[in-house]
Amino acid sequence: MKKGLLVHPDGPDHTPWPTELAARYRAAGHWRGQTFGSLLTLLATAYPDNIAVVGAGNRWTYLELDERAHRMAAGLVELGVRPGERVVVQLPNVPEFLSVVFALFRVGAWPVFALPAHRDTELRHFSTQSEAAAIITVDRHDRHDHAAMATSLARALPSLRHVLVLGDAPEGAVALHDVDAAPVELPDPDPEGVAFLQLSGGSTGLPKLIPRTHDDYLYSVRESARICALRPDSVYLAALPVAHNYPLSSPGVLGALHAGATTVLAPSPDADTVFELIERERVTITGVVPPLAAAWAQAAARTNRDLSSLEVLQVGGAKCGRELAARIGAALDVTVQQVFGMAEGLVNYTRLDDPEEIVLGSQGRPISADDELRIVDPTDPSAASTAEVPAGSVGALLTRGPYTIRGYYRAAEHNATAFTPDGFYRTGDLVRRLPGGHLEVVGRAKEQINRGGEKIAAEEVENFLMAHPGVLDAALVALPDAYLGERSCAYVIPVDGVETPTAEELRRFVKQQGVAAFKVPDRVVVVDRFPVTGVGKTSKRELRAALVAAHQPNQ
Ligand code: OOB
Repeated sequence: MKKGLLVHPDGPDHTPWPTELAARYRAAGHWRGQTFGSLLTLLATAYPDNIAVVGAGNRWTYLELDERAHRMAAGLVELGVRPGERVVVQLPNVPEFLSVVFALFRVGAWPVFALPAHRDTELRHFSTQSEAAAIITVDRHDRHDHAAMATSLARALPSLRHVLVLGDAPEGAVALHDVDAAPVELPDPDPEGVAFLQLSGGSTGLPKLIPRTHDDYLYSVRESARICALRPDSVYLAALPVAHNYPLSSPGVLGALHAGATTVLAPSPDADTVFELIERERVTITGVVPPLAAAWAQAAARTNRDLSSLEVLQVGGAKCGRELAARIGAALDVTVQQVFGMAEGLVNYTRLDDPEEIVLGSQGRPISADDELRIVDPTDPSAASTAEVPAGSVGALLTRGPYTIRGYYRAAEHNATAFTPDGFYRTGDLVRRLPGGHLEVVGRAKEQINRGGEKIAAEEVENFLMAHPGVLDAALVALPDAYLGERSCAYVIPVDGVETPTAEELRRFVKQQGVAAFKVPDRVVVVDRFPVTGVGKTSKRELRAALVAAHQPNQ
């Protein structure tokens, strides 16, 4: 740790790369000692009048975005926000997302990227875990009162000194537009230090925070923009919630900015909204999750919007099968690009000139020649990162490299199992490596459900269910689904002697705990007992098999 900072009892904020590797990444030109704040200054000089961002009725040039970020940074400093402090940011797809995060980058405070779908329980967890000093949110979004949620959280958590609200600020909050002061010179933060905290999809109890540095993230952004052939005249449309790693940086809005291109922020990903924006703004590239790709492919057949500007449609976040990949390419007359990434780091892309067979049948290959990948025996949890399965076989993917974290934020205990002793991150994904180095994702070894790209940690939802007095035990498993890829199904054992709760009651109970709606189990099945494995653990494999069998036609 630099500058004599005390290590938190739960573990360090940031686990740096070993000295020799860091030196190698610098020498290779991956890490260039640049911060996001200084990048925006350069961009505003290089492309002052290009449109940087379009959204919510606004069109800001690079110069305008730069000035807004400078003024807001000064306003944040005036409020008392200091370098290294954490600030939870929960904003929908609006241009202020960019002025806020670049202002925080300039102050050296760390945004913690919450999603608009997160509710009280998740925000409380991120704020507590990071001892956040402030929360920046919107008044209302999707019929939810975010301002009320944030102010009541701040009343309960002493560390949360400020609530800043875009729109109408209630009592106890400051209007974001008032966070505005004459620009001041601020010291540039350490480029090898943490820039922000991203959220992990999680597989254990509570979501972990992911510390990403300026140097490592900028490297992935720069290379992503190059791989996706972004130019100053490209137009990137963010259809997914922009705080997520995929629309943020793969290449996402940051990749678009890096190229001097325009980002269009879609308020909703539905085909009507998005097609209108594609036509109006002459969008050239966008990224979606597989269910959205399927919905857009269907809608494209009936639309009279002109979608001819669209060149590249990225699909990722969850597995996109061969049929769907072929269908969307044809329906939208675009180059399909598969993206297999993770907020922890590693991102794989099919390249724009890859042969069709690779685009349809793989999830891409890594960004960097310095991404180290190991594919190991998935049945051996202690598998050494050197014992690889034979070439072409399926195994569990481990990775380390110039933009993959070495440890979660303040999570020493979890880090001991999430990483190998030599620093490889255990992705929990089951993959096969094709001869050219592309990966095919064939499954998952982690306790996570991927609901159309939205990740659900089984244990987190099991804990919500077990808080009910009528529930003795709960097991959440994935139910294969033609549209979303997977839905969630909760198996529940009721407590003897009290009234058995109904499925509807349990779903309501989970929701009432203030959690993102996508975590509420799609189905709840009450059973007497769980099947067990040889050592007596709940056999989720058998539960999944029972579920699949129950959903076979004619049975
Ligand atoms: C992206 O990031 P996360 O952190 O929400 O989720 C990561 C996990 C991966 O470990 C994998 O299990 C799954 O999501 N995943 C895919 C996939 N892309 C992600 N599984 C199969 N096929 C794919 N194409 O989801 C993310 C981050 C950056 C770029 C793209 C996606």
